[in-house]
Amino acid sequence: MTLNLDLFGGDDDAQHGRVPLGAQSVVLRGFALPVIEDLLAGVDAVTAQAPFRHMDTPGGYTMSVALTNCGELGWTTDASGYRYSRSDPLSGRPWPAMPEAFARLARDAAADAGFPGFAPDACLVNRYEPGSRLSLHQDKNERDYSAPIVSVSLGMPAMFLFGGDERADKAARVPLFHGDVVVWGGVDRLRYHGVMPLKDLPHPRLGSLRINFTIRKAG
Ligand SMILES: O=C(O)CCC(=O)C(=O)O
Repeated sequence: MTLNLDLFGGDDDAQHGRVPLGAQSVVLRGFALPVIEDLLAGVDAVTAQAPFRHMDTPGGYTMSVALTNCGELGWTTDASGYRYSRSDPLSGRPWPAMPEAFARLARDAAADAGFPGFAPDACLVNRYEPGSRLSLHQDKNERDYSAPIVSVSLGMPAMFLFGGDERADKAARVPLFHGDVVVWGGVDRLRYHGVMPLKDLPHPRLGSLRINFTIRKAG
């Protein structure tokens, strides 16, 4: 009986494209596909007001990933550190509002992954070109860690790295494709993660670009 239930659970998961990464982290394969055009329109609306730019790290490097933000709070980095700010340092204006399609998708994905009631206030939008990478890091500039991170992938595929609570922990390699959503929270909230240098595998809709956005509760 137990065996049958387990097998049924496994089949069900396969059909719905769920790939568990940890106790409270999961890849929801293709979860964003039904709303892709709304998401891309949202990215266009955000970047028309707050264009992608390459920011500098406190260590003196320029990030290979270009970024922008939407929502009440936006993540930034410069010589003096990493932080969230209410305004875009390029324009001095508030970050663009988070498109409703982003917030709705994030709430639905978080609930599906076991985090009901997610109320995001920040969204970091990353743009990758071939060769862009994101080194292993923890998302820990948010004020409290009880809310999950919801990460949406569009365009070219990428190899996502999902490690442990220590930088030196071995990281799993997880391929992410157009429309995939990753959610991590709870006991997995502070796991190190990153993205390997992107290969040039042009996507039919976005060409040689990958857009990723992570939706967070930062304040
Ligand atoms: O691009 C990705 O898949 C991950 C993005 C990420 O780790 C971040 O924005 O903190």
